[in-house]
Formats: sequence, C-alpha cells, structure tokens
Amino acid sequence: MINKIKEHLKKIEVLTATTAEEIEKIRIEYLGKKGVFKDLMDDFKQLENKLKPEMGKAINELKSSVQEKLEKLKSSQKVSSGKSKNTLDLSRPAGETEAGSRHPISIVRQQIIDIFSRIGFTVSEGPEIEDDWHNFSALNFPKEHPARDMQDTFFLDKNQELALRTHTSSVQVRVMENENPPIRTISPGRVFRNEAISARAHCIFHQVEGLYIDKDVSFADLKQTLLYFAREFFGEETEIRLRPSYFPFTEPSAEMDIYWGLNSEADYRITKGTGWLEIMGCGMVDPNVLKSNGIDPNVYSGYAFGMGIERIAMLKYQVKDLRMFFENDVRFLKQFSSAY
Ligand code: 2NM
Repeated sequence: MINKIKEHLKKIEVLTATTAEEIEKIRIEYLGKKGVFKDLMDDFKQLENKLKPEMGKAINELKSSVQEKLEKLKSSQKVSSGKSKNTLDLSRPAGETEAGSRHPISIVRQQIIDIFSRIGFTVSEGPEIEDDWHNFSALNFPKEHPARDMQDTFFLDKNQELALRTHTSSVQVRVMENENPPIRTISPGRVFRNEAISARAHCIFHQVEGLYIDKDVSFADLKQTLLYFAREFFGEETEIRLRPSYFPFTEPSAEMDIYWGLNSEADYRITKGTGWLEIMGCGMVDPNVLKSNGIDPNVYSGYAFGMGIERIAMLKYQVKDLRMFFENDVRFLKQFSSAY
C-alpha cells in the first residue's frame, strides 16, 4: 500500500493540465466518489490497527499534495487564459476612489480662523502641556482661587506644577511674553478638563480664544468685533446680546448670546425657551494680567474672548451629541464637506 501511495506522489508531481476541464478530470480521478482516495480508504480499513497511524499519515500527505497541485494548476490556468484571451481592457475607466473628508471640527475651526484673519488677527499656537504660570498664575488665578478647582485640571505631577492646559489662554500668555502691542491674535487648540463625558461635555475639546491689545482698546471694540464674527458665521441678520459674567482674567466680563429664534419645538429645547443661545465668553483683559506679562496697563488695554468649537459645530450642523465628534465613525464624518 505504501508503494501505491509513493507512485501516486510521483505521478502528481508531473501532472499537467491547462484547461478547467482537464483540471476537473484530475480532481475527480483522485477525490471523486470512485477515485483513488476511495480505494485507499477501503484498503486502509482492512489494515491491522498498529499499521494505521503510519499509513493514515501517508494518505493525508498524498491528499495535501493533490490539493496543492490542483490549486497550482488552477492559478496558472487563470493567468494563461487571461493572457491568451487578451481580456485586459486598457480603455476601461478606472474605478472610483473614495475621497476622505475633513473633520467637522477642522472645518469650523478653519472658518473661525478665516473670519478673524480678514480683520487682521494672526494665529498662534502653543504646547498642550503647560506649567502653572502659563495656565493659571499669569492669568490672575491666585493659588487658592476657587476658579482653579472650577477648572477640574489634569495635573501631571504631585506638586501641580505641570498640567494639560485647561484653555488656550496659556498660548496668549506666551504671545504677550514674546511680543509687544499691538497684539491681535487668535489661538485655536485642544484643551483638557477633568469632566464626566456626556452629550454636552467632554474631557477633551477645542477652543478658539482671541486677544487684542493696543492703546485705547475699549469694550465697544470688543462688541463690534464679536458682532462682526456672529454675522459672518451665523448669517448677516444675526443679533447678539452680552450678559455680565465673571472670569479671573477679564474685568468686566460678559457672555455673548446670539438670537436663535423660537420657530420650532427644537428651538425651544436648545434655547430653554428664551430664543437666545450662549456662544462664548469675553471681557476686557484684567490689568493684573497685562502687568504679569510685562505690559503697562496705564498705556495699553485689551479685550479677550473664548469659544468652544464643538459647541459652535453642534449648532451649525445640528449635532445633538458632542461625543459624535470624537468617535470617528466614518458614516458620521463623511457627511461633512467643505472647500478647505
Ligand atoms: C474666555 C473668556 C474671557 C481670555 C482671556 C485671555 C487672556 F489671555 F488675555 F487673558 N485669553 N482668553 C478669555 C476671556 C477667554 O473664554 C471663555
């Protein structure tokens, strides 16, 4: 029996076939109902038990080589028939390539940058890991100020000297350190706060903060600049209002709302029945902040503002859950398109 198997092995090695029919004939000869393997298995059953392991192994090896040979013949057949029938059509149009799309946060960030660039603002960037000075102290957050707890911070060391920045105001501290007024800059970037993740909050989000310092900068300048922004971004009919607020780095401080309207059930829900929607915080840069950064508050004044890009993007695209921006589900992402 072992000799029979060896003979088959040799035979298989030199087998040739070029057409599908020939290959199928070989398959039937070996693996078919009345094929070589059927005969071998019949012989196998008659064997003494102690011979079975060795013979079983030999039969399996033979089977593998038959299957390998059949695969080889099939693949070479494909190539040769492809060539011989000349089915390669060089004039056929190429398949469509699926293009990626910009992330909605990138689209909105770029629109905000463009709007402020048109009135002379530059873009500044800085590190995501900050020291206490740039994230807090230089911005008029005293050591024990409750605002430091308010901004639930991801500290990186026991002494709380290093942290993930909680706002991009830290970038503006670096601008004030390195440049002299007039300063007109916006700082877009990723910020981090130790907050529970929900439909409205995330521990990572994106901000754009703005800073303008020069002689005689007034609250009226701030208001007009923000009105310009609101109308460029949300439409030329947009109305704004400012409500008094508090931030450690500005005095006076305000929150800006835009009038969203009360035309639908959804409008009632998102504006809590008021028709107004909060868009950003702002104010006149506190003289302490100017002083800390080597700018004389008796000569210069300035305004600053900050907004969350996710919040603006949710309004623009009617996205109800902020977590969508972080999941990178392609079915979500490919719905946004832009010229950027
Ligand atoms: C806000 C609200 C109000 C702000 C202040 C500064 C700086 F660096 F000048 F002190 N940058 N950004 C600021 C002011 C940010 O975000 C809600």
